Amino acid sequence: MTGSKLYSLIALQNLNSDLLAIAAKICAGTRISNEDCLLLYEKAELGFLGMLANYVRTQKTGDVVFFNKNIHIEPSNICIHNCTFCSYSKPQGDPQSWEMSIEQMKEKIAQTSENSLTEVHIVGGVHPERKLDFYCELLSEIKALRPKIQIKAFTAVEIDYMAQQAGISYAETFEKLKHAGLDAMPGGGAEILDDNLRAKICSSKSNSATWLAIHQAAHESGVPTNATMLYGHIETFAQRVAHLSKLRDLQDVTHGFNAFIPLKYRKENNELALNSELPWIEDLRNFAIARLYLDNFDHIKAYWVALGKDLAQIALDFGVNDFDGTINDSTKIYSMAGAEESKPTLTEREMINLIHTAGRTAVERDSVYNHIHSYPHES
Ligand code: V47
Ligand code: SF4
Repeated sequence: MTGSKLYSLIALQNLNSDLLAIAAKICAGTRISNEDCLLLYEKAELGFLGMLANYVRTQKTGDVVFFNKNIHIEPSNICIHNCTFCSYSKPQGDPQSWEMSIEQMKEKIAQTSENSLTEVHIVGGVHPERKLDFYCELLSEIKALRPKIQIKAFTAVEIDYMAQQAGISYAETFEKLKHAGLDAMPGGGAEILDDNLRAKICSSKSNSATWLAIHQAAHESGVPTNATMLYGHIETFAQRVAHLSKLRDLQDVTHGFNAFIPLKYRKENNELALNSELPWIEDLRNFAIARLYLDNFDHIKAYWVALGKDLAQIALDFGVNDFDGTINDSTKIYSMAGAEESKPTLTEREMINLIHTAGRTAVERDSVYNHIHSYPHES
């Protein structure tokens, strides 16, 4: 459908004139403002957002839904920080804490067959005694074991600690990590990029400017990254808009972000201990608004491990074009926080079927969105 046809359809509805003006901008391919974005959060209904987000997603990436064959490695859940929403970090010596050696991490990769793995995603707590040299050794040992594997590793918060301990700049840190085998960086640690809010939920960790500076340094060193947003806790709509605005501004400068990943707050076993989680409608509205506002991001990812498969599949109709990976029961961050998937695993066939059932073409990608294999949907 063309933008003008979509706009004529939307204009038939009895809509608030401000919302109609935003729809006109989107259908004409014009960037929406922060005020527009706030109004969408405050006033726009799901059906309206879905129509627009589907249109924008189709214009940008057609009917393709990307996935990859990946596992996570969580080297340790011991962490110097104490984020109130985190269900996963434990103090040293706690029976639920763990520390994997480099040998144990290599063993985990060796147990996964070569043709069911193209990416290792490595993220953990900020362990007080593990420094840049340890992580460089880990990366180079993984590359020695499986030279073709791509490594997407470390949140900005982990990088911040490595750089501080080594007494070197972020750029120098990335040079060393890249040399050891780092291919891309995940988007964690962003939470909400608002320092007043961070003081309440993650007071000791890297502030907003540092998170952004580290991603900028990664992009300038040729390391593409993702960006996340932890939503559905105590943040306001205005803080979500400010968060998205910081990401869009940086992307205008560097073009180094691959995907945006909204992460729904899950409430079990953490100090924040909110009574409820957001209803599905709010999750879907949030995906759609991200697609409409972040006009310079190609990929919006539904991380099915955090959302559950059903909701992630529905999100494909609200601007999403990426389903993350097969995982093979390798991450505990979300199961410890009460997510539906207690042992998250999808075979490649299940992943493709899930995407086909939603009427879309499944494309296996690598960590930087090169196409590996396309599985068209037969309608
Ligand atoms: O930074 C922690 C979040 C993130 C909870 O880049 C929680 O491809 C919800 O960033 N409820 C780490 N969220 C995970 C992450 C990620 C995951 C998948 C793919 C990618 C990617 C990145 O998990 C943390 C934090 O924002 N988190 N606790 C919780 N209770
Ligand atoms: Fe540590 Fe990350 Fe948990 Fe914060 S969210 S306590 S930085 S593991």
